[in-house]
Amino acid sequence: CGGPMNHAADPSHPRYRSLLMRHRLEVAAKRGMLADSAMIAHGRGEAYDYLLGETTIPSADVASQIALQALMQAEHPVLSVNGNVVALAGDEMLRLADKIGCPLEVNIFYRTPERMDALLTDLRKRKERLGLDVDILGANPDAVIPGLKGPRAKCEARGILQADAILVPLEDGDRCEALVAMGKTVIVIDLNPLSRSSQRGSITIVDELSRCLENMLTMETEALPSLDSYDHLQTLQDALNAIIIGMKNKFVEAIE
Ligand code: PTJ
Repeated sequence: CGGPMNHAADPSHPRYRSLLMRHRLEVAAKRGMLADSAMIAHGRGEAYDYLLGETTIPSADVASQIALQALMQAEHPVLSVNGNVVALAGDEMLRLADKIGCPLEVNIFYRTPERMDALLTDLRKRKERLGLDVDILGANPDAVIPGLKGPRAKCEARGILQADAILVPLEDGDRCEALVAMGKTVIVIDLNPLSRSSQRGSITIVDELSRCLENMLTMETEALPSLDSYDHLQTLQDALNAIIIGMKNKFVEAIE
């Protein structure tokens, strides 16, 4: 037993991926990138993912294709990132922004200048290492999201404010609702199909963030389904069913 770091270094370990994600959060926390409650949010996500079987369920795969289509078709698509998102999948978010040809904006709930600096610095380094030409916004907030109070309302006019489609992974419910109220197509990635963001979003992908992004990055953009074919309530119901069926099967396995 060599501790979590050693397990995370060994891809054959059954909990490799989960340990790797925890390790990424630990590193990001030390760099001052995360909110104090980041680990709580992650733990909640892990619990749902465990029940989903730590796999991309078919309805989430379809929702991801539709989400990518919505972002590709939008006039001003934007990818919004917070502390957990940069820590868990900063590279993948930058690569998705590059694939779509849109900016990425750092937009955090628990906003402090120190965290904003740490996140922007981390993303700029990643961008340089990946050799991508992606606009990273958030450093100069010159607009507010109507209906929100305090620093969490801050955003950039040429980013989130003008966006017609926005990807908001691990979003808080209030902000999700405020963005929907602005008439935007709000695409949520959230492992909890019962969360307010999942329910209120325009398109919801019930999948683990890094797994979802890896999936979206492999998709051919020419053969994506039409936006009309998306059924929001059915997508959420399918995710809940997958959790319930998964739990039932786990119990059967356990008593056999
Ligand atoms: O960096 P900040 O200041 O913007 O803060 C970010 C967090 C995530 C701490 C903040 O937005 C927050 O408190 O979020 P909530 O309200 O706890 O919601 C997070 C949601 O994301 C929950 O429904 C979790 O189930 C879900 N979640 C957590 N980890 C993952 C996830 N969904 C997909 N993939 C994950 N890895």
